[in-house]
Amino acid sequence: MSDSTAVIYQQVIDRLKAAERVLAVTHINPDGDALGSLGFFGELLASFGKVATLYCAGPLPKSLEFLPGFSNIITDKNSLSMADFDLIVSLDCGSVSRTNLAKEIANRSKQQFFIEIDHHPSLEGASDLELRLTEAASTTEILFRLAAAADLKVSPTMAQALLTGIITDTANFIHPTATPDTLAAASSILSQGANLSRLSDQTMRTKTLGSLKLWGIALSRLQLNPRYNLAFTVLNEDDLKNSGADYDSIQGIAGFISSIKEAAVSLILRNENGMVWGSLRTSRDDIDLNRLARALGGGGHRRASGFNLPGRLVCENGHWSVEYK
Ligand SMILES: [Mn+2]
Repeated sequence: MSDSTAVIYQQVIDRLKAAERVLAVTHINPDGDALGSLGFFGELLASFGKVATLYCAGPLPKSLEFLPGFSNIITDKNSLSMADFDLIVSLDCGSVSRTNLAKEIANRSKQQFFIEIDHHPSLEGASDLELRLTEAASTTEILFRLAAAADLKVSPTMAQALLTGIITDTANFIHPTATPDTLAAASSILSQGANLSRLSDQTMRTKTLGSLKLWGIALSRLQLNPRYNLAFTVLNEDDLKNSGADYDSIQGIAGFISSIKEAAVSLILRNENGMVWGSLRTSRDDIDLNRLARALGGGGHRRASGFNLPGRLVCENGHWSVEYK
């Protein structure tokens, strides 16, 4: 850890210890890293003798209900009284807009301090203090280092939450974001009591009949666009409704489709609530999908990004296009 990073860890720890009422928030459509970070953070605050309010805009994927704090997460922002908090911490959000509290955070009072802990590239510099490590494979990898810097004892439950973020964000250590430091962190986390084989079961054996049928629909519509070296597929609103599949399943399909050999980039487009949502994936080093997604008003990582646009997908004679609003 560089000296400047060590200083930031200490500043974050000091702020957490000094705060009286803490709100922790993670991003909409949460994944294992988002809810692993949120659950771990709740336990971290508890070990400082504080209760953190945990917020994530619903719905939450039921497959992650084994994580600590899951049942305490507030999903309806009307139940939050923002004025109560003197510290707001966003975890793994990429952009403040993904907290679903962008307005509330922008309009915070002078007494309310805002910290971002994240491994996504910075978009806005919206916070008062930023613990941002883009080389970390997951936000939980950063939280692991934060706990070490605070000399904190990590319980097996906390360790399981940390490992969840690492293995879901690296697809079980196969993404190039899993560095030697990530593996070293995971090794320490295992010594702290995390159980990798149980976690693999909890995070991989989660597909329902409906979600596998949705995979089938997505795969049956898979097409190649040779001009852009792109493999893409589409899911319309009815497909999603009929399958009962959640956002997690769609991310799973996006990951699976990206294993295609014939294309450099994969894309799933889906219709939902009057918007067209896109999930982009690549395994190529020379392609930066974060730039592409940002040009479309979204964001994410170089290899995995997303965006949404007002409009809908229409199919004519087997040819799909986006009708913009
Ligand atoms: Mn993450």
